[in-house]
Amino acid sequence: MEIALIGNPNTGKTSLFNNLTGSYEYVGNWSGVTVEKKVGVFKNNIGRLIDLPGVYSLNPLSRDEGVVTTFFLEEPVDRLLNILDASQLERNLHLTLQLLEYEKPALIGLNMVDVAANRGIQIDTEKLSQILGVPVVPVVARSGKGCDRLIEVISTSSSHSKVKKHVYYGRAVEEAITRVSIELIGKTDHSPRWLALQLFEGNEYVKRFLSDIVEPARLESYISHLESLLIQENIHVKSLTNYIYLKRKEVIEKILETSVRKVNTVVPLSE
Ligand code: GDP
Ligand code: K
Ligand code: MG
Repeated sequence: MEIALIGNPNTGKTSLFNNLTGSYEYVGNWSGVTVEKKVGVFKNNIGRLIDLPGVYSLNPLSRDEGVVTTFFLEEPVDRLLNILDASQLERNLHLTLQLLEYEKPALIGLNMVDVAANRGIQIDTEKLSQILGVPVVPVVARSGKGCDRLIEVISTSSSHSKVKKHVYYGRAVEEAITRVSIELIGKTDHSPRWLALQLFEGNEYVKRFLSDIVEPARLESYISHLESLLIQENIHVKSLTNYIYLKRKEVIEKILETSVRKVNTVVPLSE
């Protein structure tokens, strides 16, 4: 079993990697960039863990970040382990929603729960897991707390998201996704919804991938069709990238409303 470890920068990926793996199978660089690639063997031998560079989105801003998208497009992976910083959930969940759109089995390691607790952030992990449709395991990667439980969940659950669509992007975008999906029938094993959304967001890596299986002029026509649909609906957007970002943000705000509570930690309230 191959599991990819993915998360925003500084969420504790390296700490978690070291806690979950016993030995390295490979340490080197990702091809084309000077970013370290590490592959480790899980302590209980359930499979291999691949450490991906930290990113905020699957739509890369640099060649280093492009490593992640290339990996998603080219390497078969059985499962995604998405590490989140529990004290920065709002920012972290943008990547999570994109990962769920990729439609591979995923689970979440909710890291830095100690930091969150100190800041009075109470996360209902059951609720979060229910909304996202994947297992959520709280951990403290620095100390190793929760890591045994995480390995147990990785080895036992199937972790295919039970929720089909996490974000509804509005009629125009949904219609455009359908058009691209129909075009892609029988041409790729990747999630058509994920490919379409990344295309609309301006992901150059995905665009290049799609250009090999769909005539580039047709790809452009799907994008311009979507832009004209939005104008017809009187939706004026800065860019498709921004529009899609804002739709995800709305959903994230709702997720946080139902699964996170902020309590005062500075002065304990007395009855
Ligand atoms: P990466 O950049 O995602 O690989 O994150 P690192 O593993 O390098 O961690 C970034 C920093 O956060 C380091 O100083 C870690 O010691 C610290 N850290 C990682 N996990 C935790 C945690 O669960 N709690 C706390 N308090 N600190 C953590
Ligand atoms: K770091
Ligand atoms: Mg690291």
